[in-house]
Amino acid sequence: MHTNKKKAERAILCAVSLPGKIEQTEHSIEELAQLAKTAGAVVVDTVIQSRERVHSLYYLGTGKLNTLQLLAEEQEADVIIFDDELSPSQQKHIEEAIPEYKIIDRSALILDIFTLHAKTREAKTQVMLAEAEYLLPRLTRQWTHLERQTGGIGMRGGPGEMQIEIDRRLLRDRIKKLKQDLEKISVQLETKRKSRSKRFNVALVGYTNAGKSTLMNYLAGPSVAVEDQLFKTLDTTVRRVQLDKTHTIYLSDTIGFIQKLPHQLVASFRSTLKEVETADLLLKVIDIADENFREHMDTIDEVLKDFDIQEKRFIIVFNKTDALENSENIKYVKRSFPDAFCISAERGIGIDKLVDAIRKRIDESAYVHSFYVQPHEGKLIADLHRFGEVLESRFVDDMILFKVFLDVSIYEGLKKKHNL
Ligand SMILES: Nc1nc2c(ncn2[C@@H]2O[C@H](COP(=O)(O)OP(=O)(O)OP(=O)(O)O)[C@@H](O)[C@H]2O)c(=O)[nH]1
Ligand SMILES: [Mg+2]
Repeated sequence: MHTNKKKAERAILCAVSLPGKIEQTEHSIEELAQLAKTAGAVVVDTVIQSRERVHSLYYLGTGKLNTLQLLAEEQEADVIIFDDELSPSQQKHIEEAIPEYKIIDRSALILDIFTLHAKTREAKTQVMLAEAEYLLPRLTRQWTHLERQTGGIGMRGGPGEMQIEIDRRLLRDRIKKLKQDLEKISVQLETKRKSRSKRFNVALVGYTNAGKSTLMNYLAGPSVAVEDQLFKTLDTTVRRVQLDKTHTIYLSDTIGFIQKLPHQLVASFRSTLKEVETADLLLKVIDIADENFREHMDTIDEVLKDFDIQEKRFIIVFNKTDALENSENIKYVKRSFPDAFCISAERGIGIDKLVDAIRKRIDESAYVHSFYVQPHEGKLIADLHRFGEVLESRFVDDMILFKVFLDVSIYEGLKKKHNL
């Protein structure tokens, strides 16, 4: 059978396990395998070496590096993927020691998946910037050479699209240009965001593949791609969701997190993640059916630490309860996180209660103001509708009581304008 599809690259995964960390390393390698699969490679073998510390030049010990080389030969591998970010010097030394194989690290693999999944100009620019920043200290003759010879995973975005003879100066110019482009994009995003500020903004955050987009689609109607793939969503999608007659929110779905997320990516996705920073409420979505869900929670907190977010603005949502084989995890999280919600976004289980909680948060938020208005105060009534979201209006004796969701600054402005 003839097919134009390129043969999948054969990958060997490789990690160092530090003392007492074997379980963590195994989880991390499993995740690396999923990343490799998402990037289109086939994992043919795995090498884990226990060491006191990572070798400063070769990452692995030199003996193990030889074993790795033999294994790669035997398995007819194309690429070796290291589970940590290699320093530029480690990268160079390993490439020199085993020049037959393409050497990439976890960061390059993640960057590659981002390149594959980036759809909009925003996401593409952000990925290109992260990739250029990642490449800058690694730009050696070796890399560009290697790229020309092999291509494929881990190198799709970077220098392939640029020139092979690219030098650091060109790359720096490119970084400068990309930063300027991003600056313009964030101004546009900011304008859009401002236009939503009169409503309650809710953002979904969580580990990649936790089911954020599935929950978004359940609440807002199908609009976002859902797949059993890591980093399916890279662009922020914002949808208006009418929870009931009087409560409307803007719900945003954005990129997921992962452990050892390359710092260049977090930096360049800053404007996308602004949605998280400015949200009135965050829904932390966690895949409870994943045995590593506790670590996932830690990773989310770790990434969010860089943002100015207060703890009270969270609701924890444990998703995929339908996929649990026993109820042990549910019992555990109910004890440890009594305010959390257990749902299945795919089956629509438990979501009513979650929506109730969101409604309650809106009503309790600092932005809901009550106004008693005389029926003839037409201008004030018009302003309340124009600048805020009227949650409730009803007669109380001969006055009308309005409950309105209003930004604090607008509230102050209206008070002055109408002598309230
Ligand atoms: N069993 C089960 N699977 C679910 C549930 N919610 C989502 N999934 C599946 O989990 C996978 C990932 O779902 P997504 O909604 O794409 O996850 P995400 O958090 O948006 O992932 P990224 O965009 O890649 O960060 C898909 O295969 C979904 O069908 C659920 O409640 N139960
Ligand atoms: Mg998604």
